[in-house]
Amino acid sequence: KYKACLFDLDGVLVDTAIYHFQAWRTLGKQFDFELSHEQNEELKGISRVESLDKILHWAQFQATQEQKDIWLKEKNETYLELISHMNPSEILPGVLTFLKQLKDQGYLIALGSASKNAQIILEKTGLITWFQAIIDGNKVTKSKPDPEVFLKGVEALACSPADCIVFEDAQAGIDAAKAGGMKVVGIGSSAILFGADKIIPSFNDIQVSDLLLL
Ligand code: G16
Ligand code: MG
Repeated sequence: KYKACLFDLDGVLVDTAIYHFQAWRTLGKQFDFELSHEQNEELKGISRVESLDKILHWAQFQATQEQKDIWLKEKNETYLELISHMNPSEILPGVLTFLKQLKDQGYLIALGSASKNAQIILEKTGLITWFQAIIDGNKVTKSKPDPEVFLKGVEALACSPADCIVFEDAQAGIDAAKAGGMKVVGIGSSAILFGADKIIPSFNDIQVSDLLLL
């Protein structure tokens, strides 16, 4: 029935949100701002540039483009240092079993992430070997909820949207998948994720055979 699965990265395959949180908190010290956990939730799935704009808005801080560019670079340097220590133990529960089932059953597998650092995270965790296509923040011009990142994944796998299922933890990502005409499985809580075809707490709660019911 379906030919391919497209995975978001942060919050689906690994939890890099903790590192983004730390890196933004470090940066925020420069303008006396402490990012809260609730605010960090709102940064999930959105680009680095959009994240800084939101943070500066919360901090009620006006910055020039020049200053913003410096801060974006600094935030990323902190983040790169944090993710340089990542390893396979950080792959989220059930992910490897699910990827193996998909491969054994002939599904194609692609990544659809907003992150410009997706490649290094996939390498550090060893996840990279599972993917036939990697579409990340370097390959797209429009952020989720625009469907571009997933449509490029579909294209790279030579599939059509109706052949594909997207796995997402962020509302912007669920909206992107729906806008692209794909089925979508939300990872997380049905109290905060809307519009998915199915919601699961983690990959321990799904089998490849369940996909046929979508
Ligand atoms: C991830 C995170 C976002 C982050 C974005 C850009 O997206 O969820 O919080 O802002 O990547 O990351 P970077 O600064 O590494 O380019 P996704 O789509 O993998 O969930
Ligand atoms: Mg995500």
